[in-house]
Amino acid sequence: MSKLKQKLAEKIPASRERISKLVKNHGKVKVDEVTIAQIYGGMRGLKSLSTDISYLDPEEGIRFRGYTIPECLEKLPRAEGAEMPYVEGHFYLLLTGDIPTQEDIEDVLEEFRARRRVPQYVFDLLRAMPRDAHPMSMFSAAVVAMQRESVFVKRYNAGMTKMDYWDPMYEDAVNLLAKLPEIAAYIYRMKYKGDTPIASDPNLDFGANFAHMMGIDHPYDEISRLYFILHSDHESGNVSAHTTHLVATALSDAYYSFAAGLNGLAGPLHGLANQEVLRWVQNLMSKMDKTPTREDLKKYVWDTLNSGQVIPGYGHAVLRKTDPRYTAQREFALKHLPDDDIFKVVSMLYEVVPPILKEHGKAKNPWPNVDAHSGVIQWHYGVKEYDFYTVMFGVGRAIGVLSNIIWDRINGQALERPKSLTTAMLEEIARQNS
Ligand code: CMX
Repeated sequence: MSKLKQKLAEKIPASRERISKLVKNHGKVKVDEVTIAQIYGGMRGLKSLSTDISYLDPEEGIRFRGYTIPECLEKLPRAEGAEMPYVEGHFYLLLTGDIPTQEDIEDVLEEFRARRRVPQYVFDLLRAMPRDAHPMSMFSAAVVAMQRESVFVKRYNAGMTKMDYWDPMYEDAVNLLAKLPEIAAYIYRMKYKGDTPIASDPNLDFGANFAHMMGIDHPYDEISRLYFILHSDHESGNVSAHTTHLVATALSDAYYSFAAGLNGLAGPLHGLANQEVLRWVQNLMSKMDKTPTREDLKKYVWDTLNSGQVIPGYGHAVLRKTDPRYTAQREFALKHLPDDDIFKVVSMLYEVVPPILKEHGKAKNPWPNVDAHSGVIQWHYGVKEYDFYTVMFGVGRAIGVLSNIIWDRINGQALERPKSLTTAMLEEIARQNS
């Protein structure tokens, strides 16, 4: 058993006992009530899920295992001379709740290296797909194709007890996670760079190897690490995390579950928003022969709203302040690309959009989310193919959602199956309560 798996195994009895006590002694305690507006409004705010991997405070933003983003960036181990921490260390934190030591990191790096090789049939499958297929459909197809590798399925079919479900889920999750950077970079180089994939370098860590396989020099390795860490998790109610969790509750394996989550991530209100932001900004810039002024931006924002569209990269279902994931990327950009023209526009939008959204009066949160900043940094380093941005979001998101479904298995998460009512039934409930 690897040291990471051993560490996880040590945490299991206490967690199981804690949850079983909670359910046994307080199972009837009410946490929330559901309103008719919530049923029709996408269950917004309904407290009905549990995860210890991360918590999203509306005013403060995300905490990973209790640590804010600046705390994670400061405390997690990094390679000598590197600006950003190891992605592998962040996975260790999300999975175990502990900050890894330098020695722990060496083991995790080794564990990822050992599981990294992507089966040839995945590349064959990608090559057989139409070259104009969306990279997210390629990414999702590659993940689901590897389902035949599932250790969980083999062990389940051979017969195992529920208490052991977490073990093969761990195997599947780490096997899958370790392969994602190569699959993503392969799709990129095949589709957009004249079919010139670059071989994985076994000596590099998750983020640096991705940058290497993308064919982009330093500091792209730093932004890759940062990007994957920032996108890893946003508690469990967002579409990609919730879908992955939901599908896993049917005892579907990590491949099926994560592919389903990726399909949700591909929606324009979720992970696809990062490509929408850049498209929207560049659409404005292409119409002008100069850098847009504040007044130009104000007009553009109002024109977008008045035509019934949303301002991409702004607003959030839970957050009520500037997304700290936006701030972390902004700090990186201020240091590495302060003179980039698109960054200047993105910065100006940060001042222009919130007051307009407040005046417009619809969005509950007028502040930027993570997607408002991702595209500009990618573009700066030469990743100019918008469609690919969500694939990178997906690589990062895997770190959180796969940790989460390992814990679902540990804690014996039940099949998720909420009850639905007909419109007539809800009308009757409304009549009785009015
Ligand atoms: N521009 C214009 N209108 C907006 C808006 C924005 N950026 N954000 C919200 N609104 C509108 C909504 O469309 C909604 O209008 P209707 O009542 O006509 O349907 C109203 O304000 C209330 O919405 P809300 O409760 O504030 O926000 P939701 O929880 O419904 O939706 C989100 C959240 C992110 C989908 C929404 O803010 C949005 O569409 N933003 C732009 C797209 C985006 O940036 N998505 C990325 C989110 C991050 C992620 O999950 O990856």
